[in-house]
Amino acid sequence: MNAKQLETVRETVIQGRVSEIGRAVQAALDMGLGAEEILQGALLPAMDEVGRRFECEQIFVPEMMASAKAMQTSLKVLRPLLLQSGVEPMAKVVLGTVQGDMHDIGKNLVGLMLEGGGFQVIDLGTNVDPGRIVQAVQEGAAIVGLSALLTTTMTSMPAVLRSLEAAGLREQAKVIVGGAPINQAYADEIGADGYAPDASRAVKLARKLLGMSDPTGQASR
Ligand code: B1M
Repeated sequence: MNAKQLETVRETVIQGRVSEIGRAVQAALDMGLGAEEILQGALLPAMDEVGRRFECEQIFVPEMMASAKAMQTSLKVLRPLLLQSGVEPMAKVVLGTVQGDMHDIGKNLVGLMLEGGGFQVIDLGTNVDPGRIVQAVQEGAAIVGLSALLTTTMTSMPAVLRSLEAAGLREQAKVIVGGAPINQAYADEIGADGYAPDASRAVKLARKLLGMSDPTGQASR
């Protein structure tokens, strides 16, 4: 029964049925499925399938957009459940999708998990100018989180690092990077402080870089 409910959520996102996704997610929750289970078991696989269909030209940008909207709507429903009870924020994180890139679902998920992990998140949105990151670090952000989904925009990441250096702020904040085309080798190549493959590991990495203990006891690299 749970598998059927997950399949309904997955299919609703793939089909981009925005008006139905809230109900589908709520029905899954009512069946006893957890928010994380719905995310990992239905929503993320749905976006992978959307990407696959786009790649082989079974669907085009409008369909991909509808799926993205359905995904965002489902995250609104899950948001309160994914956020754990907030204690005092541990540190400020500034988050953004790099210049030229409009993808924000993964970045929003990272922000949600960081908030749930006790960080104060300043989300600058998409297509972020490096100057705005510099300003946020001047205003006290201890972590800079950069997301990129396109091979053509991942190259905007080093521009942020250079801007921080030029402003004499490179040592003031740890820079972590992520997104589908990013990997550890690229993070090392551009001189970022860390790479995380997904949102929950971004939280572990942020904690590790700031010398905080990980409540789950799991190591991150
Ligand atoms: Co676009 N798109 N898209 N798209 N899109 C991809 C990325 C693509 C791989 C699809 C494909 O061809 N298979 C392809 C990129 C190819 C490439 O660069 N090699 C692509 C393309 C080509 C494009 C356009 C150029 C299409 C066009 O117009 N012809 C265009 C570019 C627009 C622009 O940005 N300038 C475009 C547009 C769009 C939409 C607007 C329609 C929509 C985005 C809507 C939105 O975000 N609000 C969209 C979508 C939905 C996708 C796919 C299908 C799904 C992306 C997504 O949300 N995934 C995507 C294919 C795919 O990824 N399978 C695709 C789910 C999300 C949770 O995963 O963002 O990877 P992700 O985040 C993960 C991790 O990467 C990580 O954590 C998350 C999971 O926990 N992570 C971090 C992310 N950021 C992190 C930061 C961290 C740490 C971890 O630390 C700070």
